[in-house]
Amino acid sequence: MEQSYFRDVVNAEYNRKHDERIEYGTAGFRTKSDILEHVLYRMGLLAVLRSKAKRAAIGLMITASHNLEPDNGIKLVDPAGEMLEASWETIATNLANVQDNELISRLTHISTNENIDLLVPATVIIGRDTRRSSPILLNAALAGIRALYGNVTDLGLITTPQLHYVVVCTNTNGAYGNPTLQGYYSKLAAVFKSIRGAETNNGMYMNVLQLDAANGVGAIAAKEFQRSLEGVLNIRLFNDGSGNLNHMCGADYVKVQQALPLNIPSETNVRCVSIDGDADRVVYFYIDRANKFHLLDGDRIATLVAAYFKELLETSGLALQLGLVQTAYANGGSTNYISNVLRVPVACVPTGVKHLHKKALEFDIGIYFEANGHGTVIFKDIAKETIKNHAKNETLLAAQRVASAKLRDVIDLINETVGDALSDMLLVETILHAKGWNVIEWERSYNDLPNKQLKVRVKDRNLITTTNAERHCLTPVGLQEEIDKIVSKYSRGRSFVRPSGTEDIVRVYAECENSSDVGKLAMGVASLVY
Ligand code: 16G
Ligand code: ZN
Repeated sequence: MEQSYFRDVVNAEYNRKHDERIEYGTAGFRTKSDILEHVLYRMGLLAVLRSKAKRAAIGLMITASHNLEPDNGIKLVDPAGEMLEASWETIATNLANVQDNELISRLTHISTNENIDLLVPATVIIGRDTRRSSPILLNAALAGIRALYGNVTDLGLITTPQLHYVVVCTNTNGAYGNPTLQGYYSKLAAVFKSIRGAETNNGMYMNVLQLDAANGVGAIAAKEFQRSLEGVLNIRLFNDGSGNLNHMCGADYVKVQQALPLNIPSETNVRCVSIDGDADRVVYFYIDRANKFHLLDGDRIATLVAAYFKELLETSGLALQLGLVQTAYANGGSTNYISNVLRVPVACVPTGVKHLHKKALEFDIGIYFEANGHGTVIFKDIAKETIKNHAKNETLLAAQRVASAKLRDVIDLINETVGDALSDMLLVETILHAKGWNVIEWERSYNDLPNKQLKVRVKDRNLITTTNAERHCLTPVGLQEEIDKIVSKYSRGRSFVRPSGTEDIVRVYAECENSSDVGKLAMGVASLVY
């Protein structure tokens, strides 16, 4: 059966035209778009097999997120909205790299090894970002899916988190929401408006927001919210798709450069927000009276959300376990605040959403955020049930009832499937509104330590291996001791190096108390890895 089932997969149009080895990394396959066609074709084939193996719909997203226009990429989304299972990342890498004449035998091997019933129907839900190369790559993926007789739902231009959302809704028969883009927009907009109520402003909170959409697909989604939230939240949209994707704009640019993106007017103390090219990351920022740039990154969002949930849980009298997950990039100022002031348990895991998501599942309510702005909140089913029942309890005091109802409602504002820039933004706006805070009050909760990130090009980045959630180097032997020596010279100093999972470079992170020293610390550590 197997060999003959795969007989139509050889398609000269999608033969491998490049010999370069390619790997399914933290963010799927990602590289120059012109060498990806055969990879997309093969991932179309693999998505069908994955769908059959899981007996559920699979997502396929064509995007290179915050990378510049010439790059592109692809990642597969598993049925419950998670990243592709680790063992299938290896299968994907192997399939992407086999010679054309080995394609049939490799597919046969996968289907036998994974015990796949080829008669089971397959469904692949596809989305793509706005890159010029995306339509060509879409055709390649479609050709792969059709070669194995899979069903396709092509959602067109959508954000990565929208794809995750539709995959989950499809596989839960609508229990998580309506499996359409309209379902996504109306769910979020309706709950945002109902939580806010008639008072659109509150205390120091003003309902005006400047949004930098990185000239990416998030601009399309932002326009939908701009329309549906008109008068409730006034979104001024910049980098709305008319300029170059991620070029001097977007969440990654703003986070790493710690500078205003192109085109955003520099208005004193106005809340600004940047999302990335596929709208799964978000950071806030503003310019103060002295024209100084202030960044409120993923750590700030995480602490704001954690404090909000902690307060609601305490007021409502619910004893659910709240936890926060960060990575080594989290600013020491935020970790200190979470542990010592908020007293919320905090865990540190390696970079990459799959690690954060997995750890957050251990808590009743798990908040996870990378400093770069990728994150969300996830709830155990039992926690949701408990909150719902509690809100119905008629013996509660008025304050308890209000807090439990808020908790119950805010869950619907959150895209639990994956970090979602726009849903996170609506959550931040909801919390700031509830507290009556402007951006300055939000920033006041703790001070970030001055920090710097550098990229270092090396011959083989994989010579560097790390442990302890990437905070310590194992190899090359002796490197960690050298880093420790340099770091020890700086008050509240901390630094680590790790090989990037998305670029052929090593990343260096450094923070310390004095902003005038942080560059020197980062350069000192970087010089050790050249
Ligand atoms: C990917 C990851 C992101 C991580 C980044 C690190 C997902 C969906 N995305 O974009 O979480 O922060 O890679 O990149 O997991 P790096 O390894 O190049 O530093
Ligand atoms: Zn992204």
